[in-house]
Amino acid sequence: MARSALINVMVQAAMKAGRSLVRDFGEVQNLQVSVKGPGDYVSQADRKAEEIIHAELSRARPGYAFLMEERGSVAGEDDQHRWIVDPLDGTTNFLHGIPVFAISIALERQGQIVAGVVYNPAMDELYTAERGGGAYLNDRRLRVAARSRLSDAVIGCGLPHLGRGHHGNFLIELRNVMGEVSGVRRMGSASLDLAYVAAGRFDGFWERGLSPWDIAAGILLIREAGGFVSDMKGGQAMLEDGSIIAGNEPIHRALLKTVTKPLKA
Ligand code: 2AM
Ligand code: CA
Repeated sequence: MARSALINVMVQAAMKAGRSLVRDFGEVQNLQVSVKGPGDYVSQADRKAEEIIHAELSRARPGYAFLMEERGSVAGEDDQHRWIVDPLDGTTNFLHGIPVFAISIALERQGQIVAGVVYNPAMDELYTAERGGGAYLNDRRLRVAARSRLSDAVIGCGLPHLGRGHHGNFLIELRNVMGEVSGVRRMGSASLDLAYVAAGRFDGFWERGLSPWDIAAGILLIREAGGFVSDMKGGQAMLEDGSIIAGNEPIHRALLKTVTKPLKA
């Protein structure tokens, strides 16, 4: 499969940062047993990966703006283009030696996501999508799962973090979903969760309280794999609202209805 120049630039940046993360991940596994733990080391690994991605993308496309997890917003002379980057999505997994983490890079053109790359360097799984060009896992074209009944579906989710989100409300949502689906999974990396929906591994996914860099690339992966994505109100304000729900058309519809079902006493 021939990749466009744009996707090649993004893949190169993701892979270079991925090599750096994998080296540091090896060290984190060694530090697991120390009392202080690998906390500072992980922050450094995260910043190093972001630095690599920023340098690579700036070199290849000078003037584009950035929105990055660590640096925040960086203005560019080109007001049409913005990179949305998470250099290490799944930090808690990384910190604990769990190989489920990813680099997420999306490109927005005039406010529309036009390209997305999600890369899990520990498993060497590279997800790419360009608007109108389909979604891929390595060289394989992706299609969301075809299951149409919730009772057959495996649904991914994210839990609200300590001190954030409404834990009680999440438990209501989870109870609603558990009662109707075949299984529920929680991986801890939103960008990979969305990639799993695109790949048909998860039939659907929902989470609240996310940031644009967690989801921008994954949204395009799912759309280009034929799936449906919305915020939890059914609108398209995922980046602004931080909530997301996804699946194929019937699963997306049914899951949205189920998750937001009022609790019966
Ligand atoms: P991160 O690893 O880059 O922080 C898992 O539910 C998702 O939530 C991950 O994509 C993770 O991204 C993000 N996340 C983890 N801790 C968070 C926190 N304290 N606040 C908001 N998002 C968080
Ligand atoms: Ca993240």
